[in-house]
Amino acid sequence: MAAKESRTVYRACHLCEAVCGVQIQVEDERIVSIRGDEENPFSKGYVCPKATALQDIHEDPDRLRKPLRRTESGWKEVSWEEALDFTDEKLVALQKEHGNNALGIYLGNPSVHNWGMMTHAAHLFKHLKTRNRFSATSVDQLPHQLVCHWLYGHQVLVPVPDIDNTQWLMVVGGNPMASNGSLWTVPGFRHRAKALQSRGGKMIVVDPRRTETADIADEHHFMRPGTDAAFLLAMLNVIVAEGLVKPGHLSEALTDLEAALAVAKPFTPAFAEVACGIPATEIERLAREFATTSRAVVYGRMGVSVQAYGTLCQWAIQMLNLVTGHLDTTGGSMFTLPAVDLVMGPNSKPGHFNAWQSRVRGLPEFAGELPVAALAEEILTPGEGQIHGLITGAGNPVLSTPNGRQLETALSQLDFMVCIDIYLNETTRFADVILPPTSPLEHDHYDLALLPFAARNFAQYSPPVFDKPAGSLHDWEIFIALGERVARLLGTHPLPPFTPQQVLMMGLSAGPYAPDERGGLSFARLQQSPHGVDLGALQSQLPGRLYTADKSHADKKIPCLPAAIPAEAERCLEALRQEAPRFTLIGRRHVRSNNSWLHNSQRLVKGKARHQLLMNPEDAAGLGIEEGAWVCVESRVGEVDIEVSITDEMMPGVVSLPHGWGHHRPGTRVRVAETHAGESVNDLTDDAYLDGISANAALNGIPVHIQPLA
Ligand SMILES: Nc1nc2c(c(=O)[nH]1)N[C@H]1C(S)=C(S)[C@@H](COP(=O)(O)OP(=O)(O)OC[C@H]3O[C@@H](n4cnc5c(=O)[nH]c(N)nc54)[C@H](O)[C@@H]3O)O[C@H]1N2
Ligand SMILES: Nc1nc2c(c(=O)[nH]1)N[C@H]1C(S)=C(S)[C@@H](COP(=O)(O)OP(=O)(O)OC[C@H]3O[C@@H](n4cnc5c(=O)[nH]c(N)nc54)[C@H](O)[C@@H]3O)O[C@H]1N2
Ligand code: SF4
Ligand SMILES: [Mo]
Repeated sequence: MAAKESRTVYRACHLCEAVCGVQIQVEDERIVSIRGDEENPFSKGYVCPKATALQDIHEDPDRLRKPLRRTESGWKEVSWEEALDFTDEKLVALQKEHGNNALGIYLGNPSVHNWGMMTHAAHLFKHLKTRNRFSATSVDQLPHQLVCHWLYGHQVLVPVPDIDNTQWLMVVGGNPMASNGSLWTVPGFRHRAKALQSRGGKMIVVDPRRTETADIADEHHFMRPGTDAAFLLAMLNVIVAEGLVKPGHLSEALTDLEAALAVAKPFTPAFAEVACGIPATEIERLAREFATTSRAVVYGRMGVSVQAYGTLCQWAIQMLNLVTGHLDTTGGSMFTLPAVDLVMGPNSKPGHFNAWQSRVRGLPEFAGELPVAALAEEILTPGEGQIHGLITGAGNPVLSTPNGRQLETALSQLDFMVCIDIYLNETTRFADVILPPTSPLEHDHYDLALLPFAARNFAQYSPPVFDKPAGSLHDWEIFIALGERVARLLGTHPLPPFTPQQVLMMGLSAGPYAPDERGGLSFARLQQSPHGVDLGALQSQLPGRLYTADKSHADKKIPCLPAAIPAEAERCLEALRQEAPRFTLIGRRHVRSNNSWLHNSQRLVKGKARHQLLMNPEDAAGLGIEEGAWVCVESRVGEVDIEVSITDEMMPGVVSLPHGWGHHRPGTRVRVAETHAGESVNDLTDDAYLDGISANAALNGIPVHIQPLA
């Protein structure tokens, strides 16, 4: 008998932002194990249960492998030639008939986790010149990027907590124990948090739910959804009132500081207490503790970003770190220096805001994209510039964006839709053509988008695990193929067909560790370092690293008060004076799920049912219901019937549903897991409920009515 061919491949897991090193054992071209890579200096062997799903996606019989075209008798597998030609003829014809903006584009979350989508989307989109571009950014981190663009000059110059050196970490509206961190690449969060505590430090969680992260924290404070701005600005207020403003080495680098601090004036601890539910004395104590601990940091994520005052909250968080000398200092909120530097490198895109607006509601663009909450109305509202055709790439906006039912109606009215995706799901079922790229394990990878937010400077190149099957295309090859055809039809020039690997090499050469005679970080060195290359702890870099090339920050100063902030603070103050709704709805994530997909991995999604509406015991008693009762949850845009699970982990008055579920919609090939017979929370979230500045969707803090069902 021939010996089994056996090999080990080291990679970074691409399923979330933590980029954990994995060791994949392959025998006879089949994966036999996936484990954490103990020799990876950054993740040190840590992986979460999702890592095994890498194999399940690869082997899933329901993962699409051939292009599909809709016919009168259902889906038909067609050749790449046919699928690509047909797609481009349609795209070009639509634009000829209705103008460039008649095409919409939505890029979803995995487009930053599969590098070819990042490096190569321009191969197609540069020809299409539509202003109707959307992405997951506007149901996610848009406020962070906007605030950092304003303060530091660049949309990806986003500081991260220096967790390995801090003594005091406050997590507001984030649940890294489930999410493994976000806008913060922090593999093995649990171990890093434990290490913080064992060196005498402390972690504080502020969240309407006592989360998995709150469970391991030293303190947890319930926060009424959507009222964080009052809390954060009250902390700032105390810091000013008690003379604790000490920006340290940045003192000379700040402009408009006095005016910025004045914004916090009306947000007294007493006002914040009534609004958010945290006692004024506690707010004062936390502010003092934070300001007087030398290595301390405030971090805020989805809960403070994807809510009605997302930009105000993110600004307040930056200001808190800044004025207390915790920005750009060890153990505080620090900037990374990644090997491929999206900030200082060539083709840097610092971002711009409100240079144009959406057609129907006049919502502002950011960095060339419009808020996705406007997508459905841009399809449904007739007139010049109406969207008639849509391209999606690695996204499932029917389940991921507000008012999913309205979006379904819109998608069913399109003249043409093409999806670059590996599944036939709630969104792609509306397509005319689905173009499935190779499996993630069939191509190489480098985390261009995530390493810039790493808790340590780190670089890792991931080789493919398997050869690409004959006749298949990678995501980036699909973009090249589509782009070349469109260019031919339009008589324009295609971009030079570099590979992602060549883009990486160019990025490394232009980066801060560029290879030279003395060494540096070359592509060859990355290839010879299967466990990745540690590039050291985060270092202080301001004001030098402020982005000044576009002249906005040419004085190397941080303008503390973006123009939109004072009016938004007023709006917040006024709104929080009103009576709070009886119930508000928030989301939740679980370590055994990933946004709207991975749900065909039964090994991953198994376990206890997790689809229920979580509700506090007092609220359940008030409604006269018991565990397992069914209720109807109603918002402005829709209603869903769902089972209740009663738990004191919820703050009274707040209920929670996870997002990404609702796979029982007809026509999908996503299996419905027993753990999640549930509904899509985005059938309740509201496309009109937005952050007042950025128009990021406010998916948390939705006012709802709850009716017990018989
Ligand atoms: N209510 C509520 N809604 C939310 C959130 C919330 O907290 N609450 N979170 C929001 C956030 S933060 C995000 S990022 C969005 C995510 O929402 P989306 O942007 O829709 O992304 P996913 O749900 O991750 O969808 C992944 C899609 O990509 C496809 N895919 C996976 N891998 C590949 C690949 O390699 N290539 C291609 N071409 N396709 C691939 C999958 O089949 C699937 O269709 O959801 C948002 N929606
Ligand atoms: N296992 C798993 N990991 C993931 C994902 C996944 O779906 N599953 N998704 C990935 C993606 S795309 C992202 S963007 C990240 C997100 O990463 P995180 O932001 O860390 O994850 P969330 O669970 O959305 O955390 C948001 C927290 O905010 C709380 N919250 C809700 N409303 C409010 C509010 O008004 N104020 C405050 N203070 N808190 C509030 C919620 O209870 C929740 O605990 O996770 C990534 N990692
Ligand atoms: S934490 Fe994220 S990167 Fe790490 S193994 Fe889990 S899914 Fe993969
Ligand atoms: Mo996200």
